[in-house]
Amino acid sequence: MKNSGLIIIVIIALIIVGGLAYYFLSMNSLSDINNTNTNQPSSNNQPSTNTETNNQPESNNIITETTSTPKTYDVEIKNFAFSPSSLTIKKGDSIRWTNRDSVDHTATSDNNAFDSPLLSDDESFTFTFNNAGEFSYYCKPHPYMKAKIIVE
Ligand SMILES: [Cu+2]
Repeated sequence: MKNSGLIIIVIIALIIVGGLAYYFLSMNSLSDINNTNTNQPSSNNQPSTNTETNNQPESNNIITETTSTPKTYDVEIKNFAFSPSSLTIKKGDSIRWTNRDSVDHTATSDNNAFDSPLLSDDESFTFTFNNAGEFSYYCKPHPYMKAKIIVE
């Protein structure tokens, strides 16, 4: 009888503790929901205003940088090769090919985007790339001379 009474008391205590635990857990989850509910609008507003104010000057800066500073890159034609043989540039940048050989060369685009005249020693040809893409080119007298310009 004493043991069964103890067991009943323990069971009741467990039920009470369990009930309290469930009560507090549900309270915590409710307060979590309340927190997320109250945080979401404020956290949504803050980043949105931040990104708006942050992005606008950044994107403006990028646009002004890319439009205001077009660069001219040099490619030398030397020892029957274009150097560098692969060059990545930005839209609006230019390439200036200069022949350093005593033999005449050209810089001729595979897809007719550009085609230099025959360049003799120390002659140059400049082309401005206004379209993005990959431009493979070669030398007309020496078609094995191949290189490419990548425009981003
Ligand atoms: Cu050539």
